[in-house]
Amino acid sequence: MTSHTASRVDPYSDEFLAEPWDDLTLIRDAGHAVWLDRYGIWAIARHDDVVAALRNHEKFSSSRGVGLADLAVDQSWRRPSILVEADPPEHTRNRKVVAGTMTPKALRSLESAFAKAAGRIVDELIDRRQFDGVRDLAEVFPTEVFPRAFGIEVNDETRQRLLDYGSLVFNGNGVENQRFRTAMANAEETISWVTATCARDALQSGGIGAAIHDAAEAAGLTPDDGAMLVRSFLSAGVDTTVSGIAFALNNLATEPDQWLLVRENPLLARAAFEETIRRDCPVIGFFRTTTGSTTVGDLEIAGDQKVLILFAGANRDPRRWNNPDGFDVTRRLTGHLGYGIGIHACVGMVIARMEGEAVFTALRDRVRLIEPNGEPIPRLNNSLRGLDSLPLSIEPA
Ligand code: OVM
Repeated sequence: MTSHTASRVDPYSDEFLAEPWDDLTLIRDAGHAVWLDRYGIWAIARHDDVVAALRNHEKFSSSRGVGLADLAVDQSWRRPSILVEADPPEHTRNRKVVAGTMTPKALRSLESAFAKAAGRIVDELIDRRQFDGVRDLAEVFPTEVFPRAFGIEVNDETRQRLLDYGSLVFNGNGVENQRFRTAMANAEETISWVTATCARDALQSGGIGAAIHDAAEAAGLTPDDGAMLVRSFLSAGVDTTVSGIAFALNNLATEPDQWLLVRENPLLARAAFEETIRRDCPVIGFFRTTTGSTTVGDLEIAGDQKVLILFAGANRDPRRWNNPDGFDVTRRLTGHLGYGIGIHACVGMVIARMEGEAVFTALRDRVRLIEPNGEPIPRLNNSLRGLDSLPLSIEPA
């Protein structure tokens, strides 16, 4: 065992949240695990160490929270998720319920709806030529197709509430800083809306939301559990895909060679989104809590420690990737950790990928040129990378 390195890196600073890459390099290079002394937490950012920790769910527990707060000690701002903030056997049972609703048949029925919506939205943008990639596309598409897939009526309130809730959830994973408090200021209304929206009676039949309630009931869970499982999707499924689409738009607008490849090969629309999830990694990281003393590489971490598992660090680890900072739509992406890995790996990743494929297929089919029309502005959030604004201009094909 070697002794560990402490670091002053602040994963909640504006600088880190806007552009974490240099700090992630520092963390990776400092050791297998690094003590972040500002918060009294460990951080893991090398690809192989992140994989090992996420696969070792017995030593790296989720039930004490996947944010900075330790649910064994601290009160959470919301009822803990019975999916992401749970360990086996509860997690196993709940995961089965939701995973069982992601059937090929259910997903196939979304495919044409996604393609149609993406085509319509892109057609409108072509008429305008200049638009904001976040406000006019990245936010518009998921907040239309996602609630519709779940059986939630789509209107302006739905769209705003879903974005607000995502902001709450991901800011709520961090330290109780000003960002956290600002997000929480109007939390009550948003939370009430989400609670009401996840109830069985509020969800249209035929949607994934109703299917989750049915599956929950069949598994002997309560209607309240069913609603909590629907809530997981509303928590994790909207702002994440908004960020992914926004970053992918920025990547394609700033890398004309890559855009050309996507234009030439329809299969690369999906790859462009996926490479963006690796490279820009919307979910920076989630915490685990050690259940006993655990080795990470050549280090030993004691039990009851909060450990920040940095997906974004793993996704740009030069030990694992060639040219890790580069955007390469032809890259072999197996092993990227933008959706996590192990028992808690994103259960909605199939839907996320379908959304990305729909948007970038619609674009490549209709648009010849996509170019920056101003500087992108980052959207700072305690655990989710994103853009606030992305001025773009496009030329029809
Ligand atoms: C949840 C959930 C699941 C995945 C991610 C997430 C904090 C939340 O079950 O509420 O983001």
